[in-house]
Amino acid sequence: MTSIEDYGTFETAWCPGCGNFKILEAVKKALADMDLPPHKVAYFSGIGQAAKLPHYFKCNVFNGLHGRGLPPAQAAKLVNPNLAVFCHSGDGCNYGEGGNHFLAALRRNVDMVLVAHDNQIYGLTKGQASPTTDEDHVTKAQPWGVKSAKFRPLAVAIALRANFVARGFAGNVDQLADLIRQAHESPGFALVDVLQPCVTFNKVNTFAWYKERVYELDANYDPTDFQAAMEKAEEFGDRIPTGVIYRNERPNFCEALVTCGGELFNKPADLGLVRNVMMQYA
Ligand SMILES: Cc1ncc(C[n+]2csc(CCOP(=O)(O)OP(=O)(O)O)c2C)c(N)n1
Ligand code: SF4
Repeated sequence: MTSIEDYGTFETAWCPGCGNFKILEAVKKALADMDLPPHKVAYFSGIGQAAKLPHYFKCNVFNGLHGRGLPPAQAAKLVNPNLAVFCHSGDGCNYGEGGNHFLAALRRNVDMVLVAHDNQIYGLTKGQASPTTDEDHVTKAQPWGVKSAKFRPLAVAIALRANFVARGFAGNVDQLADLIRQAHESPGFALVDVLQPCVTFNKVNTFAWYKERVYELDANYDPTDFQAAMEKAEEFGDRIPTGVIYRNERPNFCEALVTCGGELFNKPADLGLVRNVMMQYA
C-alpha cells in the first residue's frame, strides 16, 4: 500500500505561503490515494517555480527546457504505457513558451495528465505578465497594464475536444487531489488547470480573492455537454467554477499505436539496424 511518506519530504525554494505547496500536497495525496508507488510514476516539467514541483518528491523525473515538458512526457507514455505520466508547469510554460506543444498534445491525445499551475504571472522571472494575466493588470514590466487578450486554456482545450478538462484551486487540497485522480483515470490527454496564488508577484489573484469567488460544480452539472462546458470555462469573474468541466471520448493515441507495432518498452533492440541508420547521417 503506497503512502504519502513514500514520496519523501524535500527542502523547497518556494516563497512561504506560495500556492505550489498546496498543489504538492494534493499531488502526493492523489498518488497515495491511487496506490501508485514512486517507481511506476514519471513526472515531466519545463522551467519555472511550478516546474520545480517534481524536484520535491521521489519518483522518475525529467526536467526539460521552458515549455518543453509535454513532448518527452508523451514519448515516455508511448514507449512504456505502464507508467503513470504527469507533466507539471506554470501558465507561462504551458500556454506561452510551450503553447504549440499544448495544442499538439490536445490534438494527439496521449494518455497522460497535464497540471498547469495557473498563477497568472511569470513567477520565477519576477512577475512579468503571462498569457493568462488579466487584461489591464499592471506589472513592473507592463506599467500601463496588459494589452494582449487573455489566453483561455480551458476554452481552447474544450474547443479541441480534449477528453478531460478540469479546474482546481490550490486552496482546496482534497478536491484537487480528487481531480488529479480522475484526470489520471480518464483515458487520453487530461488537463487540470489549477488556480495557484503567487503571494509575491500577483497581488490581485490572492488566496482571499479566490476564496470569495470559487465554487464547486454540483452533481447536476453534465460535463459531456459541450455548450455548458464552454460557458463554465468562460466563467471567470465574481464566480469561478471548479471541478470537472468537460469530458469527451476521443480515441487515445496509445491505442492507435498498438496497431503500428505497439509499445517499445521491453522490446529487444536491433542494434545493427540502429547503426545502419546512424551511418546514413554520419
Ligand atoms: C525559451 C525561454 N524563454 C524564457 C525563459 C526565461 N524564463 C524562465 S522561467 C520564466 C517564467 C516562468 O513562468 P511560469 O511558466 O508562469 O511559471 P511560474 O514561475 O510562474 O511557476 C521565464 C520567462 C526561458 N528559460 N526559456
Ligand atoms: S514567486 Fe510566486 S510562484 Fe514563485 S515561489 Fe514565490 S509565491 Fe510561488
